[in-house]
Amino acid sequence: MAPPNEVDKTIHDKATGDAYETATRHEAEKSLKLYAGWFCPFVQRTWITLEEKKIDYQYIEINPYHKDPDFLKLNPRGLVPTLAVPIPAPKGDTHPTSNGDSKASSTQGRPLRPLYESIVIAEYLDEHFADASKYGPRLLPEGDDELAAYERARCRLWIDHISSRIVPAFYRFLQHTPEKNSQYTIDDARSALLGAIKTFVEQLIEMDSERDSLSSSPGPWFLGGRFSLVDITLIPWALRLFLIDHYKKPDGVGIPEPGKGGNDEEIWNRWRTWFAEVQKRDSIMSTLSKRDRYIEVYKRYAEDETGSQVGQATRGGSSLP
Ligand SMILES: N[C@@H](CCC(=O)N[C@@H](CS)C(=O)NCC(=O)O)C(=O)O
Repeated sequence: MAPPNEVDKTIHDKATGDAYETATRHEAEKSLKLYAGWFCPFVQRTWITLEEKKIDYQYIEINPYHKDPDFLKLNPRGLVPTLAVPIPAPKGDTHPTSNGDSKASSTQGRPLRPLYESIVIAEYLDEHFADASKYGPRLLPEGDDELAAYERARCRLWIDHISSRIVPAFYRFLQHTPEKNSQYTIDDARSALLGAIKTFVEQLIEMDSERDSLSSSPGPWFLGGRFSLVDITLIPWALRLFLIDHYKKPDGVGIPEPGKGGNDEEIWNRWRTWFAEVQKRDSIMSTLSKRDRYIEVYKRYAEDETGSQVGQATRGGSSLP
């Protein structure tokens, strides 16, 4: 992996605002450890999941661009989020941990094993902390029957749409700088992002109409009244769209104002309904830092200066890490 730049290494070192309060509430030693960067949208997926399910965890702020050797032992990809999970050793396993480091990586005799990749982590947390009486409703539809399996697969399909279409388009747009990008225009970048968001919102509308015909609960979430991993997958980037408005003036993201959506009015209304709910939910807002700090930390993306793996992949046209 190519080394990150100085601009990445000097970012502000802790969460601010509500996220700071939440990080502080979770600074005590706990067996489940989240290695996080306050600014990172992938981390925010994990963080929302932990808060939503009221799981007991320790929040550990790190700068993933420093590539600390101990951190790389946990996650060879060198990315946050990384979760350290206490797992009973399999019978006959004499090795204290998967990386052999017993001191840093075990609690109460239970070796800590790493997990990474935000969606993998979220699915793990949902599956492991499954008791609805303690952790609330599951974030993916549960059940062994045919319909439940289909509904889960459909959620994963839209998780994939967000991760492989919306998120890369977000970075292409934010990193577009006229002097550096001759391969694509800012208008191309805008229509790719808006197009990918619209496809998702059309699916929300379709989900609403399916529920209507079964006379079940109305929106606002992907699964109606039920908050899900599909919503969590998208929320951190929805909350960062304002950065494109801030940095890519004069037109910004280009989501039309109410009443100005033309043929897409219904789509953008549905988007606004979903986004209004996002801004009301505690698990989400409690993991959000101050706006100015995001503006500061994303400047290196907006000026296409970052050496982060996401930044390099976007610049090189390859898929995101
Ligand atoms: N696919 C990973 C992406 C995680 C990621 O890219 N995290 C960034 C911070 S937002 C990181 O740790 N970057 C370190 C680097 O680029 O070297 C996931 O979903 O967890």
